[in-house]
Amino acid sequence: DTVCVIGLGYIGLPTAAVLAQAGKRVIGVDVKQTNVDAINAGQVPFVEEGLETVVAGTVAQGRLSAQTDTPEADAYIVSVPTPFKGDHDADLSYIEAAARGIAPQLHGGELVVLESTSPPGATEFMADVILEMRPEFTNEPNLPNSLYFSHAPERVLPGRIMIEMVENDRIIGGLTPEASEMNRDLYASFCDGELLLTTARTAEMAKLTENAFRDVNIAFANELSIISDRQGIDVWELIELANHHPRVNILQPGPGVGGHCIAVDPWFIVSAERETAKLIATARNVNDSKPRLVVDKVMDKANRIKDPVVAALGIAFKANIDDLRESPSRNIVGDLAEQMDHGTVLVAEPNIDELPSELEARENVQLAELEDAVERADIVLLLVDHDPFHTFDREKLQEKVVIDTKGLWR
Ligand code: SAJ
Repeated sequence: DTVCVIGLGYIGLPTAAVLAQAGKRVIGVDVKQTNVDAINAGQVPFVEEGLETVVAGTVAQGRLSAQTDTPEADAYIVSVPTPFKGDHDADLSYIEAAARGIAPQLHGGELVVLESTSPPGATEFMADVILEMRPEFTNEPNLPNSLYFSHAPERVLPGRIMIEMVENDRIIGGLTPEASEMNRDLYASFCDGELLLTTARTAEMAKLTENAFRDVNIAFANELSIISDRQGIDVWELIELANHHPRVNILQPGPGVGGHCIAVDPWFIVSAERETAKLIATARNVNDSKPRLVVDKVMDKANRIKDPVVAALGIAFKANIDDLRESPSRNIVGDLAEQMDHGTVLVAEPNIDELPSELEARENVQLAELEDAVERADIVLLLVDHDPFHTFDREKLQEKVVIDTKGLWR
């Protein structure tokens, strides 16, 4: 049983690793030679708790390897990026490229699973690309020339991927019931959660729905924080009190919503349904408005200081990870640096060793140790609730202007 996983990022590599751990022979494919080399040396090119042990172990046992070309395999799992193009439409070009790589390797009978978060219709699109290149095959089941296409959206939480990959229930939607069943049998090898079968379109929409649900709920908290600021109310106290009601459970406000999922996926629904997806679009806009409001708040204080030093604590998109993708705090630091004519922004981000290039390029931004950054700062801007910030000695914040966007130091 050979499984080929295409795209060895935050989802593809852990999926490849747990499949190899479950006894499959797994060949990972990635366009980036440096990633391929790292993985073949048993290393992981990003931070994810528990992943490196499994990668190192399965590579050493010869069950996991990586390469840049797509090989022959019994099953393919596509976990490539689906970025935006145009006005928040999904760019399916990576899925198309993966499909074009798979098509020449097929003999009939193979399963092709799309894991990438995708708009409704993407699995059909992937199948069409392959069937156009190989018209001798069909999507109809149980024939010698059948191919099986399915969507199994990933739902793991970065930081807990190795646990959730095994424990979470999975939604599996084949283009045919037979494809769903083949997909289920493969995923049952590593997944202890329930495997719930549906159609590809419903599976695509279910994944988007989960993240839109969370986005809308965070937008509610963020809107409350904007209202509370204007009304002179502590939003965290407000939410804590309201959450005592047995049927109220409000999420936490913050500097915005980041990551490659919650800040992105709802747009795929909006892009498919511009006229009707009104609440979902508004929630996106509320959450996207938060970083600008944080920058305004800091600038208001900074403008009163001669050469202001701002300690920005955290630029990851959330706590205890090194992932800077779609990070509101990273954009806040960039915008602050741009707007400040004088002074410096010191970035304390314990999970990285170097600043992303756009911040590195700015003369008034430096990476600093937490203690040093706070000591030198006039304004301490807390952006991410990383553990070391939780335990930071708050005595050292006296005399400082503190802007705590996560309510960590209340
Ligand atoms: N956030 C808040 N307030 C909150 C909760 C989160 O401001 O109360 C912010 C975080 O700081 C972060 C963003 O939202 O910037 C997203 O963080 P998250 O921890 O809620 O979610 P992600 O993006 O890391 O992972 C989500 C998960 N989806 C859901 O919980 C519905 C995960 O299960 C998905 O697999 C993942 O998206 C994905 O890949 O789609």
